[in-house]
Amino acid sequence: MKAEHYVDGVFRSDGPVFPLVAPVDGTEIGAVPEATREVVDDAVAAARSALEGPWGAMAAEDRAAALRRVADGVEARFEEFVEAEVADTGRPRAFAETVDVPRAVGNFRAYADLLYGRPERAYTTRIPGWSSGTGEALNYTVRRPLGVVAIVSPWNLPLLLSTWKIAPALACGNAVVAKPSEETPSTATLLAQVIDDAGLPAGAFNLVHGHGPGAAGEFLTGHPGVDAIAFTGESATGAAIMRNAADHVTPVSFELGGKNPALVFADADLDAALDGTVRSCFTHSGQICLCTERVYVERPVFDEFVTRLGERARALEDYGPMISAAHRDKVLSYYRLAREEGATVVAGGGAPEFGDARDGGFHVEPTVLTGLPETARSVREEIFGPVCHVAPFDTEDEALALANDSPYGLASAVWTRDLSRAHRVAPRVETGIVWVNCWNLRDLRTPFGGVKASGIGREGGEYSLDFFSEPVNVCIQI
Ligand code: NAD
Ligand code: 6OD
Repeated sequence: MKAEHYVDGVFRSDGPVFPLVAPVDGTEIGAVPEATREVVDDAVAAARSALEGPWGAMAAEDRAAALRRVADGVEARFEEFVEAEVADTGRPRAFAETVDVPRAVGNFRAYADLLYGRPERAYTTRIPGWSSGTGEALNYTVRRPLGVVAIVSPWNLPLLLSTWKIAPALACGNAVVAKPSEETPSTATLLAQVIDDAGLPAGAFNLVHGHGPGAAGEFLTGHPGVDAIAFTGESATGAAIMRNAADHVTPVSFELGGKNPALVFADADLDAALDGTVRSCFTHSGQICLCTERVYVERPVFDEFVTRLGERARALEDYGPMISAAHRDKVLSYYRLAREEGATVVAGGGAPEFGDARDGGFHVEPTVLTGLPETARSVREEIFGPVCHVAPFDTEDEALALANDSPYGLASAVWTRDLSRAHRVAPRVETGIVWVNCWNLRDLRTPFGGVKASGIGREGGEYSLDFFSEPVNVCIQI
């Protein structure tokens, strides 16, 4: 798959190139152009022109129709998208078939529905009123797009997470410059082809490839022509982007890192809690921002839970690799650190040997740890691999204190059969998303995002429409 920039309705691949490496076996599978400052400038200028041209003038229902054509176009090339996502990420094919590509289609349809189905809520509210002392006035509010929006996305769910922002940004009438992760450029290139075929006006959607610091990501997020930034990635990167954007006071929406807790109470359906925790710790080899890395289990069921979780982790076979050699090395360094910090390794703890081509790839073993103090770095820092630490607790208050003692606050899971406890505990967990007796059950209209170092703002449904448009009040003296 040949990655290309898409700027002002034209595909181009100028700039130096870097190799694309398959994480599953370490082979080189392509070359990616690195966007220079000039390419980024061109993309931002094209986006600005689109806003001043046919894209800016397009009616909301026509934008909704365009989003539906994009959804249809992705569906029509379903297999190509699946192949590209599997090649770039090394994830099991079934995941791309059931999550990545259908969700990308869903993102475009959901925002077309929201926009076209309920334009009165998305776009205008009228409030008759009066201003004190100066007579009666009519106030009404219109929503207008922010302008040129930079969308910077990570490698872990490349198509899903970029379209999660691109679809609502376009729905609201913004022009987009997207920069996917340098590790996973392929589905973004396919998406640009689909958008081109769908007939969006030139410049409404632009794509630039390349790295982050000192490169395309930094050029884009510090660009004076960018009116807003929607970013998903590491918290430290979010902080760097904020510093870079500060000179222009560019608004940001941030979905950042996590160190997500799960609380398993002794009254839980233990089989369901185990199934859910295996999914939440090891899906996509732990490379989902919502994955659990800290499990707290009420003491009466702690030993049984740890034993069974360890067995389940050891039994996992069809798991994908880390995204890169560098990320594999980072995860393995945390496995070593955990040992040095005094962990008991219940399962995994190293790199597997398959005896086939996968040994050239970047796999690490699903790993279960116990015995660490809460102050250990491997309990506090995001590892972003297939690993969890399991610790016991005795009371509900203690469980909450342990869960909340983290710089992060993205997602959590609570496992209990006690309805009152569920309602008591869930609102007290300091995360943006709390799942009760489930994990990663997603309705696209619900607010999505984190507290503390896990993000700024919420996306999803009308929360995304709120970020990607600006309310403007018009006050008329009567
Ligand atoms: P990352 O922060 O390294 O990179 C994300 C994107 O930012 C990439 O496109 C990268 O090129 C770009 N980038 C890097 N440095 C930049 C800079 N200085 N300026 C501008 N752009 C820059 O993240 P990653 O390794 O790709 O993804 C994994 C991380 O993302 C984890 O921390 C994970 O928790 C987080 N994540 C969070 C969510 C969420 O919804 N909260 C979702 C997915 C991933
Ligand atoms: O499902 C989603 O909408 C979403 N934003 C998932 C994020 C996963 C993080 O890796």
